[in-house]
Amino acid sequence: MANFETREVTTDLLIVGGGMAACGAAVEAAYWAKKKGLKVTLVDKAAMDRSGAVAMGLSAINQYVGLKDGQNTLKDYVDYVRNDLMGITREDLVANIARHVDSSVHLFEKWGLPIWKDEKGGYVHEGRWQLMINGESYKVIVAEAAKTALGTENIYERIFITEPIMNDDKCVGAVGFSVRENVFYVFKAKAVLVAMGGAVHVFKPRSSGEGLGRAWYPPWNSGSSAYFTLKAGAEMTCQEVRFIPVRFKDAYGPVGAWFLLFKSRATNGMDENYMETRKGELEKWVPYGKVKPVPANLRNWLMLLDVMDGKGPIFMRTEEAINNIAAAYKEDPAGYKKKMKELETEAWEDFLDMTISQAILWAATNVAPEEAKSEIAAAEPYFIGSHSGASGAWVSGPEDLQTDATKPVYFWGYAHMATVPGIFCAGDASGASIHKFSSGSHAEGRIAAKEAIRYCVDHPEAPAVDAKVVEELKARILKPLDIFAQHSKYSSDPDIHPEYIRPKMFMFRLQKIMDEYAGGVTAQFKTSKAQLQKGMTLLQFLKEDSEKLAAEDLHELMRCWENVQRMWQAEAHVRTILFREETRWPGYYFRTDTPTMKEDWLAFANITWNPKTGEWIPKKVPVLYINDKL
Ligand code: SFD
Ligand code: AMP
Repeated sequence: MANFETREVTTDLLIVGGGMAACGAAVEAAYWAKKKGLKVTLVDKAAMDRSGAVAMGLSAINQYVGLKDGQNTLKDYVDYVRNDLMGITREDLVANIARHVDSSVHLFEKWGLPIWKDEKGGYVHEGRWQLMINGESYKVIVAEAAKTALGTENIYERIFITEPIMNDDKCVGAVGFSVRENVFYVFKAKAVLVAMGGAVHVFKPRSSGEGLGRAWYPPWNSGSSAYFTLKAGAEMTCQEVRFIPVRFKDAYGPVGAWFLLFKSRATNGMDENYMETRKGELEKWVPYGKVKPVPANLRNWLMLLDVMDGKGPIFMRTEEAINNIAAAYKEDPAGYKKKMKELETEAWEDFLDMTISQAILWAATNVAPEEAKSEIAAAEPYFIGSHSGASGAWVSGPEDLQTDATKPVYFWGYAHMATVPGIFCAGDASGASIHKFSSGSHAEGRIAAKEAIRYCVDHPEAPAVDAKVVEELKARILKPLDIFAQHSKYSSDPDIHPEYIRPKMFMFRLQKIMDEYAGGVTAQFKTSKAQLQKGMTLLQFLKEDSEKLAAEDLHELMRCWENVQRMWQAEAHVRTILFREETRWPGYYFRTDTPTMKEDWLAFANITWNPKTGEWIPKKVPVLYINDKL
């Protein structure tokens, strides 16, 4: 076996991940842990300053409720979220995050994040729930607060967390390895807070060749959260819900600022606005087809109908939107010139703040947004619990927001704890509570961390880690290095080998299966029982071959495990789409054999992998609303 030192770290609360949710968790956990004399440790696969989805920064904070200012009520937000996900929402979780999110935003501002202000000193809104920020350094600012709260001696960077350590049905820590030195890490903990983000590159991306790594969501988030909770035996929810973002084509610049702040239209190749010409289609998806704003998946669907009819390309009418806003200044030439300059600057900054590659692509292709429209397209599917997707672990809600009907189903002791005792989840890691975005993920991290500390206090027993289990995990995790060392010399081309498969090739195989059989870009987001069953067969062969993954170095070892994690996310997805025998989210995926929404499927499709038997157990769970609590 490869020569690796084993390092053990014993702690009370272990936070895995260093993104928005983990940074929120760190700040809150540090506060409560100090009071209780407990230790908190955080592990990130990268460097916290720029890790996770907010690495490049963001140009908006997408969840701000404005509760204190009376701008909106909790009920307003919950209604919005429920409608946007076609009814499938855990209102208790959404409300719990929504009632705390504003304070996270106020903390960001206190820590130095510039939020746009109007003449009266109020926040500038992009839309009803979204605030404009100068957010290039957003993550650095949020990470700095987390690092200060926790102390750098309690933070481990560039350690890839691979597996949970289980003792019977209890999680007692996590193992991982350094991506810089030959060290295998064993973290023993009383509670683990999972915040390792969502999953990107499970499906074949539109990008190819030189552009391959380009995606909307961060390619380094590989499904570690879903894998961790699945392998621990936790119940998962909404695994069938993927998010298909509409983005500026080829560099994935977000569209929110254009639609909401600049009030832009999108039109097809014939200059038709699909939101108007396809309006009739919305009738088929009532009641959600009738709500305002039109749910994200239905907006996608109307656009896709045009694309499928050959009416593309689809364009964001940037030139029209900018000129419409500036038109109010036409009488005053100097004012008009100034306004046009201001709008041009805002348009570029939107991308420079969060998707720099889109600004580079615009520059490279001589785009002046005030003069010419830009192409947009539906991107490949992503698995995220924080933006407009809902996949993640099934977690307990808070006690005070339960009704008599919801309490037995949605509450089991500690808010945002998974069904495995001691595992807490936040951000992309927790499911059925969409529209958290960066701020809500931070807030959920804080909520979950406070509860996790309470759990540590209530369960003071030291984590019982079986040394034999750790040795087995170590051997299994390092195996790809051994396979490469043993066999690479026996072939003239180390990439093509009868004895092993390298992680990049493995990823291509996974992506091809998902793309063609599970409704990716190539299949125009359509699938069916027969397609999914064929996909499942191919996934099982892939799983067999995962035993033969080979790694030349530490970096590739990480790539091996990232792709195993993606494969588990893929399997949970395919199994759950199969289980839900209806189409609820056209525009995210369309099941051609069950093309309509069904009343008896106003329910969660949950799924659990049984660590003892290896069985996957799907389960229908009722959707229950908490109206009288809001
Ligand atoms: O415009 C391991 N998001 C937006 N949110 C907003 O509020 N406003 C926006 O403007 C947003 N937009 C946007 C967004 C994201 C991206 C990529 C773009 C644009 C281009 C969404 C938010 O960023 C998102 O909701 C939150 O960041 C989610 O938080 P969290 O904590 O669930 O995930 P993370 O921040 O990605 O952090 C994950 C962490 O886990 C680490 N990690 N660590 C150890 N071991 C492993 N195996 C690990 N695997 C991962 C990561 O390093 C990271 O630290 S817009 O499109 O709407
Ligand atoms: P995006 O840039 O697509 O991630 O969107 C950012 C925010 O704006 C999210 O809260 C979206 O739900 C919202 N949004 C984007 N486009 C629209 C639209 N056409 N109508 C309503 N909300 C939108």
